[in-house]
Amino acid sequence: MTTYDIALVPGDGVGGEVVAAGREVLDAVARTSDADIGFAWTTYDWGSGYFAEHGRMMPEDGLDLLAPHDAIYFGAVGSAQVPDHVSLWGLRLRICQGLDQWANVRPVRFLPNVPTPLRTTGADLDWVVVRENSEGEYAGLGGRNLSGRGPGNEVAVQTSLFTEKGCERIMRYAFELARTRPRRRLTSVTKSNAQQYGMVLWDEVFTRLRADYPDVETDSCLVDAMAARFVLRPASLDVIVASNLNADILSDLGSAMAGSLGLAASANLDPERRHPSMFEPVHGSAPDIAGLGVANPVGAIESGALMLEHLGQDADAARLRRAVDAAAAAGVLTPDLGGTASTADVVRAVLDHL
Ligand code: GGG
Repeated sequence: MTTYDIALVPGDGVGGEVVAAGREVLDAVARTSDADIGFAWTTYDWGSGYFAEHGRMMPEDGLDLLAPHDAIYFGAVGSAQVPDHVSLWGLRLRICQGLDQWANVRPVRFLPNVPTPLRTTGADLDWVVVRENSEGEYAGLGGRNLSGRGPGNEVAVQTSLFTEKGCERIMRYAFELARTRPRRRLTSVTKSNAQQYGMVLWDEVFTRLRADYPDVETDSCLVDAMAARFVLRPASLDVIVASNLNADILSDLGSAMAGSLGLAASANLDPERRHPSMFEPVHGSAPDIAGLGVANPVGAIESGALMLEHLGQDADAARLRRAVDAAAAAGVLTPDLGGTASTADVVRAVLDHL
């Protein structure tokens, strides 16, 4: 038997509920797999609760603790007790940047029977947003009160960092992904008319790389136009590659177009596999519904499918997605999708269809 050693980091708010749901489903996938696999889970209770006791979101040696695992299964970060920028940088970004998970892959999958804001059913749509996950607007460069002029006159600077190497590796990842898909289309998104240094470099790298992928149809789009295009011309999109901030915003929009942010899965990958990659729902901690048992677990469950693929278990990932589709088709939908099902109802329905 192959046993995968998974680090489980539930984090804050609904994070614990959705990763518990995902873990139950993944254990059932393993039990019913033809591949003789299993999961060994080690839980790390890091997040805002840990912060209250220790003054930090995770231990100083937290990255060393994660490093030996085969993968990390993550919930969410964010709470009223810790400023959002402290919790995000102290946990999620510390792991992504510390473990070189430079490609954040966010598929947008349309499920059967799920109401969407699109004019069409969305049945034939399927996008992947590829988010640069190590630099750009999330480089963490800048400072506050630079003028020294005191209250009411404070000045803050936030600098984006674009390196040619960083642009090239995320674009090559996106090109390679696009060429595995039936439509072989890649759209690069920037705001390079206004961001005249880093994003112009991004555009130039994209133009240079296109010559290496003549089998991939490409175009470039400004991020504001892209927001409209998601809504008005969804069928024109396939794989989308964008900087850290732009891709974060667009993938939220994309999953809302598919029905709910609660559906969206993601993989934070170190494509060179020197460190464990991390799988998490795109949504945050949703404190307004935490503890009510109604959080949509589909984003976390589908992140489990991405983790299975990363571990080489493609058949089980496909079987898991079919079970998620069947549960949705049977009308087992949480309130964010207009249904009345609980988190546990969705888990039961997925297990029934495995
Ligand atoms: N599961 C993802 C999560 O917890 N996200 C919280 C968040 O605020 N993310 C913003 C970001 O990563 O840019």
